[in-house]
Amino acid sequence: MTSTVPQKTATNKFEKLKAEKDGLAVKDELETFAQLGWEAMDETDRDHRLKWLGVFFRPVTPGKFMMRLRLPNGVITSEQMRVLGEIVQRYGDDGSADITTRQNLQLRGIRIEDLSDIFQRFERVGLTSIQSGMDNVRNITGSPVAGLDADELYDTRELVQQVQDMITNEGKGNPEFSNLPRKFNIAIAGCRDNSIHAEINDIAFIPAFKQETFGFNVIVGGFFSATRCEAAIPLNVWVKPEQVVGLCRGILEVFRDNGPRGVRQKTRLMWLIDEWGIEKFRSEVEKQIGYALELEAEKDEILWEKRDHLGIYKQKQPGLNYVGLNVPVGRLYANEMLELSRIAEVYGSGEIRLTVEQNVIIPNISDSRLEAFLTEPILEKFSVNPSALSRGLVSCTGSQFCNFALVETKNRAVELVKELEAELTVEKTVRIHWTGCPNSCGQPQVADIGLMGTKARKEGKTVEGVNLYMGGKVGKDAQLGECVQKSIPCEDLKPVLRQILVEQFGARVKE
Ligand code: SRM
Ligand code: SF4
Repeated sequence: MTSTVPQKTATNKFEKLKAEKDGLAVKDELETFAQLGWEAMDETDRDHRLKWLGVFFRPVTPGKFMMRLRLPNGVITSEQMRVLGEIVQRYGDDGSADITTRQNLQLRGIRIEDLSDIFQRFERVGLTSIQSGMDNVRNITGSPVAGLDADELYDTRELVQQVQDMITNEGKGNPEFSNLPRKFNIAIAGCRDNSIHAEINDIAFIPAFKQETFGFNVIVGGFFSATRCEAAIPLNVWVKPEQVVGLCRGILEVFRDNGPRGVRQKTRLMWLIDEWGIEKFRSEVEKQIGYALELEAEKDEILWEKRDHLGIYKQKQPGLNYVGLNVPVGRLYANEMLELSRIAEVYGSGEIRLTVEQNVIIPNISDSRLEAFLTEPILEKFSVNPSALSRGLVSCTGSQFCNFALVETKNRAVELVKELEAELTVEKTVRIHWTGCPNSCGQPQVADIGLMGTKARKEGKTVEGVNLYMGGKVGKDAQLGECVQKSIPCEDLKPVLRQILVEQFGARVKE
């Protein structure tokens, strides 16, 4: 299979490998890979092209692959969750899953010889992992309480699904968008609290009215990378919901055909916007979609502080509730996935939602079933009412599975919070985000306290350390936090955080 994309000069190794053979081509080679085994198969197919199917070779755990799904708007059915639980269950201790910072799931422990079977299972329950890695559009995020929240302005679910269907050819794979210059993130906000961090996406749609008509202001170019982090800037455009799919297509086509393909660190959408200026960028997008866009609405509707959706909330449907459960750093094991699936069926409507804070929401629990729901044993681990630090804890994968990582993150994050909570009384949620390296998958720049893995020196030795970020603000008037202290050895981090929590977040030292 070759991509339909006009090739600009291929000047980095990723451009070369894409030009040689489109990533989606490996879809037809799974049987061969299974026969050869991961050691003998072509390394470029294994390490790179399989990511077009959402399959990631892990140098840290060779032979045990990661699979990244696509769960538009973070919605998953209990049946789908059960299938995923069963898939990781067969790998014993190697099998687990992580809820990601894009409202999504990644499976661990996957063997190459099982891929064909796994894809067949996916198909039976309407799941796809297509084009979820490398130079493709990532999971598209939307309000996690879409369709449930009485105060929402727009139910984003269908729109997010339509955008995904356009990009992925309904999950079958789409060579039109399989060779972008770089990864690409899209988010659609439907509530007043910017629950999906619109500002850190390449394209984000933010609720805004023109007179009485609902639509979205559009911002573009937000991204984090190891060398540069930018909040998205206004495209100065307002669109109605029915224009969203077409505008995403137009922007993707402009990016695909004109985006820089040279130095890899300079290939995200913002670099094209820098080169052209936002006016030219908008006019090229207008040429591509074939009509002039309306200017943005004067104000948007992001008026609230961000909610985390943990706890029990009334839905707009009378007599029904949604309950947000705190999944520590998003890590799930097979039995827990099966349990979540069961409780969603027994008490709710068989639906589960995921949040960008790596937590779970079970919707549609009737008033009469709520009390019984709250006695379920799994809620002892996945708390409805977690402590103030656990509640705001987010962590990227870290060195357990990620070869970019400079430090271990998830276990350390949980342990440290436990220790701090044993010493301090903290009343208000503090959002602490861990990320294992400057790629910033754990989004330390949106946190109250962000911790980015680095190397530090202690007693003449190189040790695991963190750079400290502070001041990230989410929701209304969102802004990115900044690095305030560098290279703190992880061993010395607890007293630093303790002091910050006492001095800046009102924590009290326990007797
Ligand atoms: Fe990420 C690469 C994990 C969200 C910026 N990210 C990676 C890889 C694939 C690297 C690798 O091959 O090992 C990591 C896989 C590790 C593993 O085994 O899990 C990885 N990224 C993650 C996840 C799982 C973190 C998490 O624990 O939640 C998130 C998956 C989201 C999803 O469902 O698709 C994840 N990554 C993000 C985000 C946050 C977001 O999207 O809001 C960012 C910053 C935002 C952005 O992209 O602008 C992010 N990841 C990166 C980058 C830097 C991109 C750049 O432009 O330079 C890389 C490195 C790269 O692409 O070369 C990267
Ligand atoms: Fe891996 Fe770094 Fe991303 Fe963490 S931030 S998942 S360590 S690439």
